[in-house]
Amino acid sequence: MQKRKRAVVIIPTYNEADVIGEMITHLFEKTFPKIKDWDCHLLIVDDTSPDGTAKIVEKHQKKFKNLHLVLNAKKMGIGYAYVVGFKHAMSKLKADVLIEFDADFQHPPDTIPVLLQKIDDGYDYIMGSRKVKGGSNPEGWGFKRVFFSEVGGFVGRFIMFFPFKHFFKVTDPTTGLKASRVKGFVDKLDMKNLYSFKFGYKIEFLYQMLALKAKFTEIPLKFGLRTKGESKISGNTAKDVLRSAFLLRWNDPFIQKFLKFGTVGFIGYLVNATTLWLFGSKLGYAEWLAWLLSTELAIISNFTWNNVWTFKDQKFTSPKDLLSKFVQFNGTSLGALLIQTTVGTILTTFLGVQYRQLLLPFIILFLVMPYNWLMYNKVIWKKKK
Ligand SMILES: Nc1nc2c(ncn2[C@@H]2O[C@H](COP(=O)(O)OP(=O)(O)OP(=O)(O)O)[C@@H](O)[C@H]2O)c(=O)[nH]1
Ligand SMILES: [Mg+2]
Repeated sequence: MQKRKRAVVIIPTYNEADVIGEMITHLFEKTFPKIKDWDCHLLIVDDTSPDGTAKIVEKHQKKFKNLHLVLNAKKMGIGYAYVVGFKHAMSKLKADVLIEFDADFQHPPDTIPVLLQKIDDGYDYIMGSRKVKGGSNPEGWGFKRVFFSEVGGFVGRFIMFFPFKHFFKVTDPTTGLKASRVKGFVDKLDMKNLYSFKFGYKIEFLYQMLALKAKFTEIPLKFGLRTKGESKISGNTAKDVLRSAFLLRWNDPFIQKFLKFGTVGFIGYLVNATTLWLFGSKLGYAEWLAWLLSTELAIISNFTWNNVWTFKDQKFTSPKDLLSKFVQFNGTSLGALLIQTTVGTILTTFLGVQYRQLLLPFIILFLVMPYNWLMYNKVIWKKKK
């Protein structure tokens, strides 16, 4: 017989004594027995809650052998609890799939078999969404909570993913209900350097899982109202989540590279403008010579800074490479010059010269920059296989 795959449901708890016993019993007596193909375990990560949550878990451990408990010495945040839980589930419990779940019955236990079915269907990362058909926010939520959840979720998703496909695909980025495949995904997560060990962890795992190219889908989540125990959501939660979103995007290698590319381009423009003024107005060179020299100096500036900074991972150092690449760079720069001249001339012919200054930034932004970006990445500083 084939060994059954193991799913570990992880519930972080802080002062959940009112609900945890009921949740444990429900999962072991009602939910897990319905799931035939999976060997289901439950792992509680408690931050030594003062209300004695852990005591209740220990009591239930006598009855349910697949119930596990990890204790943190003090309150460390939900993100930290999941990091500890994930590590424990992988190394000690040999989990194939991890499910993130709340203690307070806001996540309906019946979503667990649905999540596992999606794993069986070949998905690597499945999120419960309140925003898809069949999902919803609790009826009893006040305006403030709905506002923070909706706007925070949208802004977070915008910061992290716009304009790429995940902006449209991930409808509920701050959801707490998720299933993740371990092999190739959770086992590759960087869990040490999180920006937040509080609620921000949610979108950091999401970001990393998608960067690992996890096959992603959503299931509907009817998020219930917390009926017992106390909410751990505070005014700082939204701030914490958005801070993580911003830092993730800002430090993304692609974005970093693009920002450097833009900065170098801007420096090139400044070099061009000041030396044009110097040669033309100050030194009185012939007009064509002033343009030629200042443009070439800008090209040299662009080449140098991009080589040592933007594309430092593909940097050229030998004189031979530098020379041949510099000649090539002049070639692609000439291409940019031709694009700008041709399109600029055509457009001003149709629209009138009064639009010249308006057209220039558009041509640079939508034609010259994409062209240069493409040439730098695919030709000049092309990654070696
Ligand atoms: N171990 C641990 N668990 C935590 C911590 N903060 C929250 N949790 C648990 O994480 C889960 C989600 O927290 P909740 O307060 O229910 O957050 P929520 O469901 O988004 O908000 P509510 O609708 O107000 O319940 C619950 O099981 C909490 O007990 C923490 O600092 N440490
Ligand atoms: Mg809750």
